[in-house]
Amino acid sequence: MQLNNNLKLKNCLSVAAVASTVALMSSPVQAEQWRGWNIHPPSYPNGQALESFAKEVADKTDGRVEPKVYHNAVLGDQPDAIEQVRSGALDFANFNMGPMGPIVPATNVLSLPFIFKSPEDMYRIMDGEIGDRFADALAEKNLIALSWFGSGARSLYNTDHPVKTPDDVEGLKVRVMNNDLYVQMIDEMGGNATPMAYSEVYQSLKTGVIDGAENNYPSYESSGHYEVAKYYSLTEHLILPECLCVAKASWEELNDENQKAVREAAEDAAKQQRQLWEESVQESRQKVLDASVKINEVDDKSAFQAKMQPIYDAFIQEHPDLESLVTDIQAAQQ
Ligand code: BDP
Repeated sequence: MQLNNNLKLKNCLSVAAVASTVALMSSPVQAEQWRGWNIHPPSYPNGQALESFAKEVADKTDGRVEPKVYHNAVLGDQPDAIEQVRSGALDFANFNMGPMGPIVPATNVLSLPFIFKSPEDMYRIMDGEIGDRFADALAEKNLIALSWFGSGARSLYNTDHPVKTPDDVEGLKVRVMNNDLYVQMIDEMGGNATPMAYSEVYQSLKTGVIDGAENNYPSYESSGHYEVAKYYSLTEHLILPECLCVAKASWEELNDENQKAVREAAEDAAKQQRQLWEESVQESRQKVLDASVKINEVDDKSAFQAKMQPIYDAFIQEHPDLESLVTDIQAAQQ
């Protein structure tokens, strides 16, 4: 179901019950109906956290803002949804910083392979002053990032052999998210990258249009990709933050008190998502093992890391203004 997003249905519902009892005293209370985008199923950690966010916002604003979450990407694929939130056609969403790169160049720093050493480092850095710099860059493009979710580490998976060294990627057709940096990343490993919407990956693996893809355990499992691509190799090349973002237009309609309530709800949602994430990784790992997936530890990631140096060099040459973000993130992990 693709809703017509340009004509935003910003329903201002009059709350009938309240209106009838206070009709003589004041005008009816109005509720802002907010529509939110989620790519994952409702049971996924992000889906659960977004539902909690919606509930907490409604509670804390006494029903003045009523968010509703649309799961499973029914409102469109991620690059499309980013544009919808930017224009205010949608009110909020959980976005991965990967597909954000083409729109907000600063966020490409987060997509440099191996920029974060661990998910814990990523959380610590994004929760501090460096994270605020990314939030500022997003705000310039009409996206108000209120909190950061985790998405673990992304690893390569494919249909017919384990990937132990970059040589094993030679000639593989690998699906990547929509971002040129990932095309370069797979090229440097010797494979052929195919940018493609998440929703098309399962079928493309099945029909052999691609040989593999890359993602974290919960997405590898919940998307069903593990049913087709049975080799999961722990390259852990990307540790990407995700935002809980609100459309600037929707944000600016709120008074200070309601902005505070929405921000608190987003921070609580991030706490919940991070906690659920850990459990979900273990569950998904077990589920794919039970389905006879071969998990391959990559003992020596340095060969993969070494291949990424040209990407860093070209990136800094092309974006000298972003060099300090790269070096500040690196320095924060010394
Ligand atoms: C998942 C992210 C989601 C991406 C998806 C993908 O949570 O936002 O769209 O990967 O690979 O891990 O497209």
